[in-house]
Amino acid sequence: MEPHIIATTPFDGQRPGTSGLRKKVKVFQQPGYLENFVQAIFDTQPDLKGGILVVGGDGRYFNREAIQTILRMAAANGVSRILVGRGGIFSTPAVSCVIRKYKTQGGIVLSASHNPGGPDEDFGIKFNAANGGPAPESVTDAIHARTRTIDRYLTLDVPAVDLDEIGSFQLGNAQIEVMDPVADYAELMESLFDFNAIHQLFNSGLFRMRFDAMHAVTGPYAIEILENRLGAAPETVMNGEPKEDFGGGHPDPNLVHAEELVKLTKGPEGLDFGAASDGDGDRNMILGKDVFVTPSDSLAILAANAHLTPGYRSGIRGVARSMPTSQAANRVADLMGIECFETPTGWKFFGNLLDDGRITLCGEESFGTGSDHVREKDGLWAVLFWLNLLAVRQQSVAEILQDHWRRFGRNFYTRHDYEGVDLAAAEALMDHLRLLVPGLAGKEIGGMRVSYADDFAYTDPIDGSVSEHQGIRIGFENGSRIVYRLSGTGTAGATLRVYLEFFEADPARHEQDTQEAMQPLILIAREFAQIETRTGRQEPDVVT
Ligand code: VG1
Ligand code: CO
Repeated sequence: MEPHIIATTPFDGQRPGTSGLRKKVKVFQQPGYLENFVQAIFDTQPDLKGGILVVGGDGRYFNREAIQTILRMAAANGVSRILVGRGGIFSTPAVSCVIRKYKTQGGIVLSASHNPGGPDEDFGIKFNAANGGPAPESVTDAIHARTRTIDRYLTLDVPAVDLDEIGSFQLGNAQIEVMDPVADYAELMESLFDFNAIHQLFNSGLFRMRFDAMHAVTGPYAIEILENRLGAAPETVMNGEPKEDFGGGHPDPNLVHAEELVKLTKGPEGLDFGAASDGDGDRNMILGKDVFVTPSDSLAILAANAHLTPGYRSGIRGVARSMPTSQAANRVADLMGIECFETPTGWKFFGNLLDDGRITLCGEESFGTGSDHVREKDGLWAVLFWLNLLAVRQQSVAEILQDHWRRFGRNFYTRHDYEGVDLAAAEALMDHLRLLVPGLAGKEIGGMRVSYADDFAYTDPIDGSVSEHQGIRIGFENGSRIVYRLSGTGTAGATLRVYLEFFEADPARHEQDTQEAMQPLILIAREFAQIETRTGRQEPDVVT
């Protein structure tokens, strides 16, 4: 079948951000908008011609339509096989798993992650490379450059295909395979964790948990793995039915947006364990009875305990954390005598370290944790890892946390987000900080002496590529740290993120309330960046 060549003209602003191109659905619905970006992928990734491509998304509004467009274009561009999840569904880590397992030339993930879905909300698209991970900056830069000159795209003149039945069929010269989106991923999880031990924990009758899928993509995954394979009580998975608008909610697993779950873990009747994942299944939140595990601590705890799980029994080679993530993982790495890398925000920066075997585990403060089993952060993987630890250690989440802090000290940590800030004001605030940092080392701010201050730049130790302007870091001699950066995933205005951390060695002080304990540092950070004067905001919108 001959491809149709459709003339087009470039759209501004198709530069991928921290994790792909994210815009309002209405922007994506403009004729040619999605097509231009997809064609730019095919034009810059010649291996896809004659190769295999995975396609799937988090099921949000516009997912099905976008997939039909991509299938036609992939076939017209000479892709020979296309693996697509039934119903157009694949979680982000499952795409990564399938790319690796079937050795495909790449994948296209449709998601705006934790951002709301619906006709007036957000949509997103990103390309993952043959290693299963988000394309590195060199690739996203090339795709963006191509979107600026694009003048035609290729498609087929064929009706929509049926994505709801597992099976394979021809579309033009391409073979389409509609797959069970859960099976390969569930099998991978079984190979990493002690399902028998977790099964026994569930059977003991002494352990009560809920998993909140937030009406997003992890519902079918969690039901299959937790309830069907591991024997968790029916209805362990809440909000398990994926919806195009996530039930009107905000599929962001944090203390604010997963409020219903958080409540269930509190008080005398509180659950032993609560967990949640985001829109596309790559984030995780871990809760115990009356306790919340900060993602930065979670990474450190998984690193310190990895040898207790079958998949990581022989130990871990190294760890990495995104720059704003707390230094708790460094403490574990130091004690274990392994390397700990500090990378810019965004999972793509872990790819080379994972591929090269320099690290086994990695994580971000933004509820992202993962390992070399795939090349994306992985929400359910983190939940299963925790369940495996709870089953083996026979301790509560709170006891594991306290033990960890006693052994390594506690890095108190919080992130304050100011959302929907005027873009120019937010950029001016960052520019101002950039001017201040070169002279800060050795000076005092709020009675604490600065040991270093910079605009974080990263040189990838594997390929030498350099990424600059990744956020302002101010480190103090007492181990405290303030980080400022602007979000690269939003679709309206700017989001200013302020990340705060301080270290407490004394176990007698480990049980303090985080926000109270951090109040002095919070005030210093606000004042130093002139947040109120510059943005008009007195308080952050979201505190995690
Ligand atoms: C945020 C997080 C970052 C994460 C990214 C994608 O980016 O801070 O750590 O990798 O989202 O996560 P930003 O630029 O808004 O701070 V997801 O779950 O959207 O794929
Ligand atoms: Co996500």
